[in-house]
Amino acid sequence: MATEEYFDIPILDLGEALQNPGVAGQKVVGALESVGFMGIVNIPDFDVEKLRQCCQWFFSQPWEVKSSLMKKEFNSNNQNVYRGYFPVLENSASRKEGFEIAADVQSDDPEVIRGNWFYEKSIWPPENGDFKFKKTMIDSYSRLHQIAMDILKLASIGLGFKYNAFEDLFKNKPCSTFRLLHYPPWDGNPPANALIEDNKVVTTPVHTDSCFLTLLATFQYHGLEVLTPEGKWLPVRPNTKGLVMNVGDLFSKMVGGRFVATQHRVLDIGIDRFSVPFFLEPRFDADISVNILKGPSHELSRDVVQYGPWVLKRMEDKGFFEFKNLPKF
Ligand SMILES: O=C(O)CCC(=O)C(=O)O
Ligand SMILES: [Fe+2]
Repeated sequence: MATEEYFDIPILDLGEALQNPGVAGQKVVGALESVGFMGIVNIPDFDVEKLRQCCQWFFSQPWEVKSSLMKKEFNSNNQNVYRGYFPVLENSASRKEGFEIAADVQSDDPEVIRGNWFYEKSIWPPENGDFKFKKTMIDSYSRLHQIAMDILKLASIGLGFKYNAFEDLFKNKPCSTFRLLHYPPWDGNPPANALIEDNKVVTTPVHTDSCFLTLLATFQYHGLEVLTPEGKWLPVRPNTKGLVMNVGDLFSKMVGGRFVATQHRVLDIGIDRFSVPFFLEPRFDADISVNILKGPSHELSRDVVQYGPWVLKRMEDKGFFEFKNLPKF
């Protein structure tokens, strides 16, 4: 059997990197500039198995439970429009079901009161004590947020800035989304829009992530492919114990394109596939018009661009099915 060619993304030992941030910072910047993808291993206080257990537990819940958590777009009896469950849609090239949570803000927060669904509360399935789903998810969200902050700290140091150059964007009410994914294999004939070259079939078509950066648990699963700087599609080796990180559109934009939001896609691997992305996002009203590499601008006439409206427009332009028909607020 021919050995498969992989795209060898840089690998960061996070435990070691935090001991030696000067050297590691250079490495992180090198990875973000050249490839936009990086593997992260030896992550302190992090157990990828817990995320796998969350997937296994959640996706084996009965249909009534999933249905009760469905976004309103898919179940008009429900009130949640942004957080919660989305089902597999037949005939979409994007073949996956998912469950999404975020960090709740106070009910009396002005953004909540004005109906800003970016701050909709997470909703939860009932539990019978067999697995602490909600607690594991909330703890994992916090830990993933911290890991993302560590990566940004290393990137700041590598760029020659103070360690906290990016931190402000994510203080107070970040809009990050933590998502469990299950990709069932195509049964029968996949639709034409899921077929690509070399008889391959996608379960997520080519895209870049809109967020700042993504941390992704791939477990042992193959299927993630990246467009290399040479213009070739190559698989990324699954990172069984750690995470895969990639630059999102927003990070790339805020460093004037110096870091690359690399295109990627997910292939059908013929068996059920699970993955867990954490999309790091700023707070809704964070000013994202600044080029961080040039430092804050003091021009009074400078237009502020808020993260929320910007990403909403991108989601509409990209036509992600999970974000169709969201109400205005
Ligand atoms: O499932 C994967 O490996 C990647 C998922 C992905 O690209 C995404 O959710 O944006
Ligand atoms: Fe992605």
